[in-house]
Amino acid sequence: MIAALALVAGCFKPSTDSCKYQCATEGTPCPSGLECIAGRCAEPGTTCPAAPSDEAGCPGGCGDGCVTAGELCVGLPIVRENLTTALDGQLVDVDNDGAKDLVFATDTGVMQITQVAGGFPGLPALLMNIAARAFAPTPDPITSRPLFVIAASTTIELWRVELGSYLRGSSLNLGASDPLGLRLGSITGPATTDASILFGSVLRTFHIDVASRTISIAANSDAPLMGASAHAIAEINGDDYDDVAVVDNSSLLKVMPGAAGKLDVNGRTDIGVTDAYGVAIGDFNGDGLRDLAFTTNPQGQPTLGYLLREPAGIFGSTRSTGSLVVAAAPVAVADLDGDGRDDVIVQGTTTNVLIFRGTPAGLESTPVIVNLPVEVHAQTLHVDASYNHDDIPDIVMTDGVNGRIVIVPTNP
Ligand SMILES: [Ca+2]
Ligand SMILES: [Ca+2]
Ligand SMILES: [Ca+2]
Ligand SMILES: [Ca+2]
Repeated sequence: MIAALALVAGCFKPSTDSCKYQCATEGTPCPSGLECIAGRCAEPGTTCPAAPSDEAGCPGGCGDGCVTAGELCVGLPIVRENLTTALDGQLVDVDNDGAKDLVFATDTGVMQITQVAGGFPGLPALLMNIAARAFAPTPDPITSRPLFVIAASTTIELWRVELGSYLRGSSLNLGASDPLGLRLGSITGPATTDASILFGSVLRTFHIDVASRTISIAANSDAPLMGASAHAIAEINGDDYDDVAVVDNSSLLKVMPGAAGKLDVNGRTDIGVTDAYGVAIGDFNGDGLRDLAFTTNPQGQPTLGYLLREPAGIFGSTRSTGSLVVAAAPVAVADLDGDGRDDVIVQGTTTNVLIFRGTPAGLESTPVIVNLPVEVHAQTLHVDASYNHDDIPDIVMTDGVNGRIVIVPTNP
């Protein structure tokens, strides 16, 4: 298992089976029902103290169950194999017990591996009887469980809990086939829930009425994009309507603004990045203005680039981190070191993941490298949710070709 040890900046102490968090009592099992959190045995989900004390021999308290500003710690990657046709693996608490479970889409249904004792040891079980390509959970105001927005091959569907099981709520024809990705945001209004689905030929926006659990197509919101590869949603231009960044047919990076009732596809801005593939949105330098990260492929040497948004409302010049990344790699954004600046996560090779931390000047050029114990060709990479009770999202990579999902725990 030595090869599985993660290489990180700063301090890292491997977890033990008996105590997931490095703490004063590491190596000593907590009593039944309790977990080691921030150096003490506590109820699962216990909130970390605001200012955790440093652990002896581990400057900054790294691994104490809490991230303090500037700490970046990762634990041993969890690998699940033999997950045939797995796509879009994500961490979602489907059974409402407070512990995030592993959910992934397949050709035969949406599958669930329940979290047990901080891991995912069980066999996959059928959660929803639908062949799905991509999905996103959103809170259901009626039950306390997630409402699933699902992109199947030709339909978009809402699945909700009834009598303890997930059942189809509503369904709408996509009007296109073979979705590449689905994202949720508030594109058509500040308090709305919208689903943006990317196909190879079009980006289509749907309005999700969560209260009535119905779906409709947002009028005048189709963006024709032959050969599109990726998109991301977040508020960019300061008007409280989420905006969409998308890579189009010519590998050009574009931003389309959200507007009342629609995605303003005619108001799109060409960002001037060519040869792009993946894209993500975040505030890397912590100035309150959201920036763009993208993978690009000049001369067949894919690298990670980014653009900082300037106060004048435009993006500054293209910057490259200079670090090589896997061709066609998905990109994700999350603040993994708790300093308030978003960090960018992307694969560097098929056996590692790179974390580029945000700094006041932009993304650092030398990433933290997390080695993986197996080869991964991630079709999707999510850094959206935490399964280990610390509010720092964990990294979930899904490799449908090898039938493999790898989870890299952050803040172990
Ligand atoms: Ca659960
Ligand atoms: Ca906006
Ligand atoms: Ca910024
Ligand atoms: Ca950060």
